[in-house]
Amino acid sequence: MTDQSIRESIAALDGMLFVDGAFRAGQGARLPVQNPATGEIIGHIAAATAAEVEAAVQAARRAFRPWAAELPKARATLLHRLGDLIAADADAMARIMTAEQGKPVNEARGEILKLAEACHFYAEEATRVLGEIIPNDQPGFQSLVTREPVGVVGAITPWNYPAELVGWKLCASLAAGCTIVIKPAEITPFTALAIAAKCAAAGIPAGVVNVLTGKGSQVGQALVEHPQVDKIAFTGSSAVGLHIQQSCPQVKRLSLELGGNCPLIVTASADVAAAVKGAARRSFRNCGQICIAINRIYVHRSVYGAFLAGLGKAAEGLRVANGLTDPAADLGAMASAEPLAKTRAHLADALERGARLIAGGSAPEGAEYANGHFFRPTVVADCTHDMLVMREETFGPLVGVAPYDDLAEATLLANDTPYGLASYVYARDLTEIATLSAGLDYGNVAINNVDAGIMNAPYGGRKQSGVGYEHGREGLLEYFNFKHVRLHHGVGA
Ligand code: TAP
Repeated sequence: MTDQSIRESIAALDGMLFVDGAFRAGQGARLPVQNPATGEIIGHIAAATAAEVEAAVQAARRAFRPWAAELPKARATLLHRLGDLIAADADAMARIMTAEQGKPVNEARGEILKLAEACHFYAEEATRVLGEIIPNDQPGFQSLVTREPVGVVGAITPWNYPAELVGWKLCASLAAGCTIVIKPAEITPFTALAIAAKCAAAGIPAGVVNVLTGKGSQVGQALVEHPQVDKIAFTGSSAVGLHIQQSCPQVKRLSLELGGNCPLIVTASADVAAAVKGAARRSFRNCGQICIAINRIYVHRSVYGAFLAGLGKAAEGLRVANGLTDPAADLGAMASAEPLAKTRAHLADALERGARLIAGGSAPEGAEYANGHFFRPTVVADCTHDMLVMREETFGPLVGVAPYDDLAEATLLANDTPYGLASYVYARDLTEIATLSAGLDYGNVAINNVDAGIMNAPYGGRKQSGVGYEHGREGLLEYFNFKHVRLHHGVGA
C-alpha cells in the first residue's frame, strides 16, 4: 500500500487543474492513476473540458504581456525561489513521482533536484539574453537584433521523466518571458501538479503557469489546434510528434523532442570494464525508459566475449524492487503495461530470429512483483540488424549486442535507423574517437561516458528524433522571436 503521507499529498492534487494561479476541481471525466508497482489506484485526474482549456489559454494570454515586461532580474528572482522551494521539498515530491511512475525514490529525488538545478540555470540565463548590432553597408544606418518572447507556450510531456521534462519547458518559458499551459502525461499527472503548487508558493503571477490534465488526443490536441497558443514544446514519441506537426492548423513554432534507438560502439581499444559499467547504467536506468537509453551495442570481435560476460554479470547483479519500499533499488516497476508489452515483444522477436539470451528475459518471481509491471534487466547477444531491438525504440530494460569487425560497418549500422538522438562510444584510440565523433549522425555523442545531456549544452535530436533543442543557450533561444530593427540615425552620413 502507498503510505499515508503520499496519499495525503496526492489527495490534495486529486482531480485538480491549475488555472490562472489557483487550483480548481476539474469538471471533466475522472480517469484513474495507478501505482505501477502494485496496481493500486492512487488518485484520479479530471480530463480538462474544452471550456477549461479555453480558460487556461486565456489566462496565459492575459498574463503574457505583463510577464514579458517584467525586468529579467525579477523573473530570475522568482525562478531562483522556485528552485529553492522544489529542492527543499525534494523528498515528498520524489515519493509522489515514484507512486505514479515507478522509479525508485532515490532516483526520483535526483530528478527533482535536477529540476531545481534547471530553475537556477534558467534564472541565470534570463539575465543574459543578449542582442546584436549588425554593420550596415550604408552610412547613418544601424541594425539592431533583439529577442522577444514567442508568447503562450503549450507544453506536452511524457511519463518517463515527469519532473525534468516539464521543468525544462517551464523554466525556459519563464526565463524568456513566455507564459505556459502544461499538459503532462495522463499516467504521471501529480508531479506536474506538485510543481504548479511550488510555482504558486514562489509567487509566480497568476496565469503565467497553468497545468491541464487529460488525454493527449483531446487536451494536448486542443492546445496544438488553439490559435492563441504560439508555440508547442513537445516531448514524446516520434509518431505523436509527427502527428502534431501534421495536424497543427496554423503556422506555429514547434519544438519536438522525440524517440531514439541509441547505439553504443565499443572498439578494440576500449576500456572494457568501463564500457560494461556505462552500458549497464544507460541500458537499464529507469528500466530503459529513457529517450537516450542504449538500445543496441556493437562490440569489436576482439573484446566481444569479455564485454558480454561483464554485461551479463552486471545485469544479473541489478536489484529490481518496488521503488517506494526500496528507495535504493536499481530498477523499479515500469510505468505501465504498454512499455512492458513492447519489451516482451522485442525480446521474443530477437530470440525467434536467433539471438542468444545472456541475462534476464522474464519478470522477477515473488508475491511482491505479482501486481506490478516488473521486468528483469535483459541482455541478448549475436543480434542482427533485422531484429526490432536493433532498429526500433524498445523503451524497456532490454539491450541487443552484436559483434563487428570493421569500424566503418559498425558506424553504418549505428546510423541506419530513422533516429538521431544520442550515441555512445567507448574507445581509447584517438583516431577511432575522432572518426566516430564525426561519423555518428546524432545530436549527442558521448565518448567514454554515458551522460549525453548536461544542463548548459544543447540537447536535441536529428531525423525522426526531433527538431529544436532543450538545455543550454540554444534551448532558451527556442522561446524567442528575433526582431530586426533597422535604424536610420543619420550620424556619419
Ligand atoms: P507519447 O505517447 O508520444 O505521449 C507524449 C505526450 O503527448 C503525452 O502527454 C500524451 O498524452 C500526449 N499526446 C498523445 N497524443 C497526442 C495528440 N494527438 N496531441 C497532443 N498530445 C498528444 O509518448 P510517451 O509514451 O508518453 O513517452 C515516451 C516517448 O517519449 C518515447 O518515444 C521517448 O523516446 C520519448 N522521449 C523523448 C525525449 C527527448 S528529450 N527526445 C525525452 C523523453 C521521452 P497522454 O499521456 O494523455 O497520452
